[in-house]
Amino acid sequence: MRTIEKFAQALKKEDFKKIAVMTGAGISVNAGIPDFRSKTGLYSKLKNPELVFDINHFIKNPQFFYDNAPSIITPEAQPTLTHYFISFLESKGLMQICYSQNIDGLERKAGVKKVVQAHGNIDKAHCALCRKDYSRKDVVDAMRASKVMYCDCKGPIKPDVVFFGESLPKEFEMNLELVASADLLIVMGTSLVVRPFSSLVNHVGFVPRIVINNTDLKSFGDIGLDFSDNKMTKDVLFVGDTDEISRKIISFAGWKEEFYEKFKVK
Ligand code: CNA
Repeated sequence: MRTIEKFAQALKKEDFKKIAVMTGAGISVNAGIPDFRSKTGLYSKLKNPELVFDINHFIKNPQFFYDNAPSIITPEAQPTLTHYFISFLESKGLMQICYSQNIDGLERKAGVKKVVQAHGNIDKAHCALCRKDYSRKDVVDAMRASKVMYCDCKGPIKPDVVFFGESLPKEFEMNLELVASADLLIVMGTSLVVRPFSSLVNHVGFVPRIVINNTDLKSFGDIGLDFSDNKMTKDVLFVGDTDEISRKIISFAGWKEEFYEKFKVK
């Protein structure tokens, strides 16, 4: 299974029927949403990027978030071919869970039902102090105008995105069994540096872990992935654009007609 063709054939033969998928910001770059850590990502443009999504910093200085986060708060964005590919695997009964780090909600927009939005979403907003609910639209408009929106209690309003320093939604813990029981893990478009999300790769048993990313990241090694030809590992790295590689998998698996009929994507 070390080539895309062999991997696609195994999918076609339904060798795996309990797939778990992990996604990151890279799968939404082709939807026009910058990621964090690519050369042209949001972090490359800022002096203290990690403070944009830091809850303690936000409470003291919400302006920094309102000035720098709008490029990734994009409710108008549309799913990419990769999002539809995940939806396709689920519709064929092959995928049992998708854990996403993305806040853009594009997996859901593509029709994926079993998705854990581990870092929250931009569907709603609330006061960072008293937790009162606010409409997403008002917050997005305020962010686009770089004008901090405040609650009656004087707390700053934020979208329901999980900031550094906040706890993950309960769904993260609640669905771990579906990762542990997976017969294949597919990891797409993430630098795998944000914990505890990245540690999900170690939550599966001794099953193939397929990583698709456009860089041959050294940091993958830090969390125990091993892409050498060593027989002790079932880890495989496909380097390239997630849309391009998903397109090849669809083609090698002989799913072209069915996929493009269902999703009408290019
Ligand atoms: P990251 O650290 O920015 O890593 C993204 C990875 O994807 C990098 O290794 C890139 O090289 C790779 N990549 C970029 N484009 C492609 C592509 N077309 N094909 C293949 N690989 C590609 O982002 P992570 O998701 O790993 O980090 C987690 C953060 C990012 C989470 O907390 C998210 O909330 C946050 N984030 C989310 C969004 C979004 O929702 N779309 C956007 C930006 C950041």
